Amino acid sequence: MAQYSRVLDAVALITLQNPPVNALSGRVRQGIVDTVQRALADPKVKSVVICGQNGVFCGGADIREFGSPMTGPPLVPMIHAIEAADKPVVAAIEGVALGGGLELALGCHYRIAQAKAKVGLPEVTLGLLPAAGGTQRLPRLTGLPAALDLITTGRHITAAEALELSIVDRLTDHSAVDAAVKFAVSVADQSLDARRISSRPCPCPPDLDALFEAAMRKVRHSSRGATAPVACVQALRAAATLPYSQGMQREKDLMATLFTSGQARALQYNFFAQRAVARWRLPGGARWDGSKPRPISKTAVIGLGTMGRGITVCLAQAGLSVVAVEVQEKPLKEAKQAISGMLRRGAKRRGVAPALDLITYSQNLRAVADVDLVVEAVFEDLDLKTQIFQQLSNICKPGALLCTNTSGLNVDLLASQSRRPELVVGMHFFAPAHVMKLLEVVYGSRSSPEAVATAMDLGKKMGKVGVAVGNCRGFVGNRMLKPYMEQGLFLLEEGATPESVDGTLEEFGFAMGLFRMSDLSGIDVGWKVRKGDGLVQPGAESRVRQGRRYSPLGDLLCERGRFGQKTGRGWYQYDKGHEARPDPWLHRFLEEYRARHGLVARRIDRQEVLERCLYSLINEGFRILEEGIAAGPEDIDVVYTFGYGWPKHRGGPMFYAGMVGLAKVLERLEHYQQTHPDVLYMQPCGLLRRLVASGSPPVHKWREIIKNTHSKI
Ligand code: 3H9
Repeated sequence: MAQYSRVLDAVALITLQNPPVNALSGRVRQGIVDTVQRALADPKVKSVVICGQNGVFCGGADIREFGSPMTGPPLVPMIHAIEAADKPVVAAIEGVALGGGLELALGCHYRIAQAKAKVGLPEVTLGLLPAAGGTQRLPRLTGLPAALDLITTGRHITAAEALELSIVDRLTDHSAVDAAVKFAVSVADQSLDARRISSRPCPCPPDLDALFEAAMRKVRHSSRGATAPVACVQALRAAATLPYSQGMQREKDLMATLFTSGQARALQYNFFAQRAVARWRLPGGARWDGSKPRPISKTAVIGLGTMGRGITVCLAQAGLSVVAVEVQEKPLKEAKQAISGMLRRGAKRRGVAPALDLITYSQNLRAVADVDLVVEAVFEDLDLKTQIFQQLSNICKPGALLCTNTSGLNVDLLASQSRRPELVVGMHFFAPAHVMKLLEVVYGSRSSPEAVATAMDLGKKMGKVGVAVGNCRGFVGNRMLKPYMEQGLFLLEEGATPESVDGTLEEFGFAMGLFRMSDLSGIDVGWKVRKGDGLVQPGAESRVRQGRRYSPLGDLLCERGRFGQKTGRGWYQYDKGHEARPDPWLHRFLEEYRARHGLVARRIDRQEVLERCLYSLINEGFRILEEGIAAGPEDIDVVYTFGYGWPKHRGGPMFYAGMVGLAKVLERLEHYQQTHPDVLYMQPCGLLRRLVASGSPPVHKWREIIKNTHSKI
């Protein structure tokens, strides 16, 4: 809808109305067409202002309508009609003008923005390009380099940056609508010829080919196989080299290819999945009752190793005061320095003052007595964590939440050590904690809805994507990583190399292959846990454990002091910096290992690497859904795309399984189960079989089948 009113007699005010972000649905577009026509036909109206209700200009095309037959007038002719109007049309930008919203504003003759507004063309993040003239008008306004940056990254920019780039004409600290109305009166009779962006030439640097070659190289390198950024560059090239109308045609053609692609569907699914997990639900779909977050202002972090430091930075940057505790003097001193450096660098990037004053340091656990919430981030050692929880339970004021940053230990067990198990939850951050967006909020069997809601709310304040997950070894992310890693090791035994496995996974779109990731996070982490569980005997090379196939390769590397990046040697070698280089020592080591065990190396094709690594991980995802550890496939997919480098343009592991076809995934798992009968993770999960038996419904219908499964348990 678009509301029409008259202000100051001669100005028509058109207000977009489609909560919450005034997206350009069919009804809104129809409303705009009708009200603009009315304003232009009314001789008393001298100028027009377009704004959005509730302080939001427009969030762009209505993504909820994608995939359904189009209703209402199309966007491109609507914007052309506005640009062609013979009365000045002014966009009053408050809140956001994104995607089609900014394209609508670019069709207006003037743009006035509220100083706190943000604008951008984020279509690329949805697998699309700005196809309502954005790729043709923006470079005519900002020049090609800025347009290439904004359109290929999709980043949202501040109103101040938009002013610098000439995307908006004026800023106001007050109401953009009031300012726009006033401005509209002042330009009522002025010529509009120079204000129609489409009729301007596109400013081109002399070295156009070099500019586009560099841009193409950059997006191909960073997009990890995503097609939309490449199409964005192609559309911008058309803006630079073709007349406007032909450029528009090229934009339309490129959009048509992207729009129906699997990548766009995957990215749009991921957009909604990210929002769905914020409304956390129990497996089966029911919302937790009474799940209101508590107000938190004073927090504490126990243990200032890598994770503790990152978490301290996150909390301080969110404006919370933090008591940072490290019992030993030297690590405390080092942590202080590191945290101050991280805060200073972060503040410089964001153009704010570093939140150094919000942190107090202490060597004494008693310093946390009056905080509202504690995050324990000591070493991954159950005995140590147990001890800390017992102490915290006595020290902390009643009602304080006790959170653990364990990456996989039993949250129920830790909760049972405190006298307030209902206030214990896991807050599993990912390294580096101040950078990575994912936060697994782990609820135990006795965690109260209020405690979970508080941890989720705190995650949001820290700018994290929180996913509420149940308690089991490794929770969602690390549990699914186990079969994936295990297949990687088996592939090495059978003839692959770390670089051949990683190359295939990185070509699929992973930010990092599994061996590079293992080197980064430390091969010794899992080894120490296995040693703690009594599963590793020094020097033992048994390839069978508890009756199942097992690969001791990781253990053998750790025994040789190869822990990964931190020791300069792991699955790869590292000289200076973080660049992983193939290591001839490792290749020899693998050959000798195979010879000792009578294994004959064979050529393993990419298809097999992908199927074995990904389908075993996906199969574990189905088990997690079946057991109710994750509420739905979206939760798993958000964990993987935000925490494990799964390419967003492939949706996430569960969405990807749907794209491949559940029957195909099942058939391949059955095949590998036959060839590897001693590998537990290749045994297809019952839920996967049930989904296939129910005709492989699309991913958004799985919850229903899972719900029925749970109600029968
Ligand atoms: C486009 O414009 C194509 C064009 O070039 C033309 C082609 C011809 N549509 O994020 P939030 C919903 S493509 C429908 O939690 P925030 C969202 O799902 C579009 N719904 O709030 C959520 O619903 P629910 C380009 C939308 O304040 C609710 O609004 N535009 C849309 O943290 C609140 O969202 C974009 O890519 C939409 N366009 O952030 C912008 N946008 O409550 C995408 C949001 O049921 N949107 N919703 O879960 C955003 O980046 C953020 O939502 C925004 C608000 C910054 C606007």
